[in-house]
Amino acid sequence: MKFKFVGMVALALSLGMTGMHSSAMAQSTPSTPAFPKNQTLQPLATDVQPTTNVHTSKPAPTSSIPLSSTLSSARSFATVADNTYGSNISPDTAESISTDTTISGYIDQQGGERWYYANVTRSLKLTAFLSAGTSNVDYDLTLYRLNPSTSTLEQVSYSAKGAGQYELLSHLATPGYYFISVTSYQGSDTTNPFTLFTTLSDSYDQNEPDDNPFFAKNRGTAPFISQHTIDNLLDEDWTKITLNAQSKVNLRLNNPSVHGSYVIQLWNANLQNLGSLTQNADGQITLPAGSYYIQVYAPSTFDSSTPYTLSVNYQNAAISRVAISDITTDRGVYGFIDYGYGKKWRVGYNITVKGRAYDATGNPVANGIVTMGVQTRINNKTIVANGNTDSLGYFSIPMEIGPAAGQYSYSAPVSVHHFDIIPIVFLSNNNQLNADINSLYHFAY
Ligand SMILES: [Ca+2]
Ligand SMILES: [Ca+2]
Ligand SMILES: [Ca+2]
Repeated sequence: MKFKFVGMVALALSLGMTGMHSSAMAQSTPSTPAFPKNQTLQPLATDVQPTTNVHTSKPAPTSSIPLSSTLSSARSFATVADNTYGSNISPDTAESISTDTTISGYIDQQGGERWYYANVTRSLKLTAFLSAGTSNVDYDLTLYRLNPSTSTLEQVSYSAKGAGQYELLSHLATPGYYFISVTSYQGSDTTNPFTLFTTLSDSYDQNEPDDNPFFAKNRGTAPFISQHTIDNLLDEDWTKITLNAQSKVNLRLNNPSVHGSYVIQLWNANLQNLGSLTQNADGQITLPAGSYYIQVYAPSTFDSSTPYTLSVNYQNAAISRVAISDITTDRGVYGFIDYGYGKKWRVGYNITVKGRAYDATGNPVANGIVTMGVQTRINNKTIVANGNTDSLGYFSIPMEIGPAAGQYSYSAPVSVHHFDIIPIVFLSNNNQLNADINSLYHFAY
């Protein structure tokens, strides 16, 4: 059951059904120890408190580091051998690493450092991932590019989350030498090694680099629709949004790929998790004023050639009522007619319900989500679909409801029409809405 069926409890109740549940969105896949991505999906939080005491993030790493000796060639820093606890404790003793190779290392004291470097020969996206060995140490990751003309390392990216979290950064690299430091901000561990992994991507989306909250694309307060790709299994796309006042936030990640599967994780400004949303599902969450981060990643499979679309918009009022203006249908039965049980829309198998959503004071509600449920007589089948209201509050929701049983009949001038009277309900945010229709004539034959 996908998140879009969040209204199923209320819907089932309003249709007089029992035995259904709505909380089955959590799923898990085997975790990969080296790349401990968040595999647990929690539904979006229902009650989010304002974020107080926003974590004063660590100071950004030093922007440039002069090397102790002038480098005339790569050879002058390519001679350091690996050992168990590492002698690579400064840029001048950095250890050479290859991409797509897992490196293990230890830091034996708080504040300690380990240094690595790699030669990038083409313009590519460079990704670096750091997993600390245990959750009670806080190691951070910084990427520098060597400026050979000044023999200085220029900081180009970093990732400095809190204890127990992996670090991930990316950079659009040009040919040259790149240095990576693993630094202990807090604690050390000589028993459980940290793991460092780097990889290169030939193609990537135009929002890169955006692999962590420090380099998130800042979308400010405006709604947006953006296209991205997940270009490697480690790729994460982070977006920062800001609300000036409490708002309902609508989230959706459309992924047409059959090869990749993605999720959203939502974070507050202190990087506390506010829940997750699977791909191709509508999510809505009410958030207090503040800044938030949207993280998209691939728990297990990705497709670098098929973009996904992230859309975020804001609803400033709750939907209270819908007015239905038209229901189009197949099978040539279109019409708002009276079969003897009052005027109702007559429908066939495939319908599109058009209407407008209003708040309690009668104003149209933009960017809202309307959930529509219909129950047909054959097998008491319940069908649920969602639609978004546009900037003027209008929505259009297609639904395939299938055949009717024909429990009722009506003698028309030249033939007898068989039909069912079936319920239709509208919900928003789990609340049933006032509506100007509550049933349909479902045409059978
Ligand atoms: Ca850290
Ligand atoms: Ca990406
Ligand atoms: Ca990214």
